Amino acid sequence: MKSTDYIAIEDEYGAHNYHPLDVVIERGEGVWVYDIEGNRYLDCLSAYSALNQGHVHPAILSALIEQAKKVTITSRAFRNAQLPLFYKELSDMTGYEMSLPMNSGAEAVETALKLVRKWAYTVKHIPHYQCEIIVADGNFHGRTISIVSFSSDTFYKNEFGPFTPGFINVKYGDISSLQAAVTPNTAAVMLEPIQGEAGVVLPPEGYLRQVKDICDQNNILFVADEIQTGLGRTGKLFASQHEDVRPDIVIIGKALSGGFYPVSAVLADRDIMSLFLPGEHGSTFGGNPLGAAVARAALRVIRDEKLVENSEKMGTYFKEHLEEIPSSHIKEIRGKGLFIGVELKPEARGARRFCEAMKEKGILAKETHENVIRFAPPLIIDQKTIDWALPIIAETLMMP
Ligand code: IF1
Repeated sequence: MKSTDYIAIEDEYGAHNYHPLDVVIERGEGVWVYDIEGNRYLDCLSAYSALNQGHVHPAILSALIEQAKKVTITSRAFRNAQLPLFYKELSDMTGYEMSLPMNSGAEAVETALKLVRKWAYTVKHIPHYQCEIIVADGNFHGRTISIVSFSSDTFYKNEFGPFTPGFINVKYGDISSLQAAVTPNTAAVMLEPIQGEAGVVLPPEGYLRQVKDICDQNNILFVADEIQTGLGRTGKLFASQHEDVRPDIVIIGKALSGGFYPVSAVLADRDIMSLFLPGEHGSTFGGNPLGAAVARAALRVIRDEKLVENSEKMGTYFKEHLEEIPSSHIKEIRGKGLFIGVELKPEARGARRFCEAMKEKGILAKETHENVIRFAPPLIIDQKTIDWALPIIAETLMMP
């Protein structure tokens, strides 16, 4: 079968909830993927940062295989021998006293929201069901009904109401808008430290620090959604650390899986996490030994291969050289570490056609919204590979 055959079957039998580039990937290794016809591509999306460790990392693969031979799932009705070690190693690496494992990012966000609400009623003593959580315009935290309820993107939500109440939207990066939204019923502010889906949007310098200060002054929890920005993507373990902010609750996912098997988690200290009582929250697959073994290996790779440092170094190098491309289409290049967005001018007629053109030359990147090309390769990328990619990116961005 050729790529076009696979595409025809997919279009006939699969829901059309995506508009993928027409490349049928059969195999991946490190920063590279290969299609059915054997063509090689540099992966500059990393499955939306689920693959910070690169494709099919051998150490994570062997952890998966070894654990799969022993036991894969016990349910949380019983204990297993991987989960305690996962908890301990995650705590050692992140500095949070406790964690709660889930599977997808959206589930971990929902978990954090439930934790915030419980804290609101039992610790802050907000009157029942008056709890308010402040979120930002342009946010992306997942696809559940509650999460799309506070999306500011009508496309993600409009046909999916009725919506979950209790969320207040403010302008991202605007501290006075946030200050004005605080009421005695505000329990938390939840933000992406850098907005991914919105197009790699960095808040003004000092914003996260100011948000945290407002939270501290008003007995409000600061929740960071680090599902995409976390685990080294921006050149720090967590993007909040760029402003020395330690959130009360951190949500991680994506790269915690090493790209093998969905694992997400909510991190918090004991005083907050202990609010969940047995039976109040859970998941069939969350914390299963296969997922825990995979996540432990995924974290070890980040640490042992110094991926946070490499992201900082290679990200700076990549961005500096992207900035040298004399293309009149480019409006702005922004990012931190290996989380880079190239925003094109509206006259460029959309980012999609540049992504299509790069695909033909062996680079896979994805447009976000109309006008932004996101470059987020696996954090294992080296300078030689970036040097290979830069002329191709330049040539593409120089197209008329
Ligand atoms: C899709 C974008 C990225 C996330 C943050 C939670 C979640 C995500 C900050 C939910 C998920 C995804 C999911 C994927 C595309 C994608 C995405 F294009 F929509 F904007 F990465 F940039 N918080 N991000 O970025 O995690 O439940 O998916 O595990 O098509 O939904 P999930």
